[in-house]
Amino acid sequence: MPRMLVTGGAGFIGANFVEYTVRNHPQYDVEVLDALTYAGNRANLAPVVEVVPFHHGDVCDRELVDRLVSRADVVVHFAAESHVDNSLDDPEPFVRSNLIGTFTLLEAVRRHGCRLHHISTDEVYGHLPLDGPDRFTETAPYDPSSPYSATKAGSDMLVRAWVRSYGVAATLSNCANNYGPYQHVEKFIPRQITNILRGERPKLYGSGTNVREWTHVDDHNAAVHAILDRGRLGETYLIGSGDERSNAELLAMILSLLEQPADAYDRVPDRPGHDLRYANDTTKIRSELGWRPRYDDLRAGLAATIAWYRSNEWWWDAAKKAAEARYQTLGR
Ligand code: NAD
Ligand code: TDX
Repeated sequence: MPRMLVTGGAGFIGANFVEYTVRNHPQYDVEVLDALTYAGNRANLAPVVEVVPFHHGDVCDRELVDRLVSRADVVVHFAAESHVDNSLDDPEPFVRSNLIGTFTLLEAVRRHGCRLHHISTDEVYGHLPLDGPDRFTETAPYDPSSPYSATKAGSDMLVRAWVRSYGVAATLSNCANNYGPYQHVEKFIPRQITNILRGERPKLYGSGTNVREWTHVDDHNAAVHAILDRGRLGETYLIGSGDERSNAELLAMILSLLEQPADAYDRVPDRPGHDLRYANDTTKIRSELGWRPRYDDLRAGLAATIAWYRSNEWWWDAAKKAAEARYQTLGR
């Protein structure tokens, strides 16, 4: 059985990936490495706790990473600091985990000749004008706006350089915004849902006209498996649903699904450097690897996500208090 190490497997996308892999790709023997930062939670792995060994540790820990990579055939690297607002407030952990962490992993992968898939974001390409047909492609120039996206861009560059200089067997993917169960309550969709469930008003940054391309986490993870199975080494693949929505439009959908008046939200000061629009051209992964998003009804996907947060208040209650305390200090 190929042995797969998943870094960041106790976070939102990583935990969904581990469960998806156990369910749909049982040929893999999966292990998780995760530092359990404020964003990681072992409860996210409860469905697979019997079959997935968990290693509590830091992706910057050279000896630990070397030991785990030495016995892996493939590494899927999700571990990162992931929230733009936090990066604006305190960039240091982003530089450490996203850059030093990826470097540490790459060196272990180089020593042990292991296959790597690096998970990244469309935010590395900067942003697009609000109106217009443009989309990011795999050859778009890097132009990150925030400390978060700058460190993700740097991590992508490290992976690309290790491919070219050392022949490391790696692929990369840059996905659009994800949603689904287990997403941390600091992020847009869970923040608004849990605000409403707690009787508080959602918070919309600035004009609300900024556009994101909302992609279900299982579609992202299916795409990662398509790349692991059939992707060309050294290549980058963009992933995204094609379903673009302004934040105001998405919030209107959440309010209506939760039977709230359309104006029952607060406008709060905008995020500094707020990227206007992200949109990915996914022609390459569709035509080369035959991947297609299966979640093509955002309203239905949101309804299922709302049902998950409604049923799992025990999971988000403590994190919610901490996240809102942080937002209060940021004035958002
Ligand atoms: P998340 O914040 O929910 O989870 C990140 C996980 O990484 C947590 O479990 C955390 O404990 C772990 N981690 C952080 N620093 C670590 C370290 N130094 N060592 C070991 N573990 C560490 O993030 P997410 O939304 O699941 O994102 C996962 C990956 O996907 C990230 O690389 C992110 O850049 C990328 N991505 C996210 C989105 C999105 O919409 N959420 C979209 C595209 C790409
Ligand atoms: O309360 C809010 N109100 C609001 O209007 C929050 C938390 C966000 N927003 C806006 C900012 C963005 O335009 O909603 C949009 C989405 O915000 P986030 O959920 O913070 O996501 P974003 O900044 O787009 O980044 C996400 O997608 C790309 C992930 O957090 C990244 O990890 C990923 O790389």
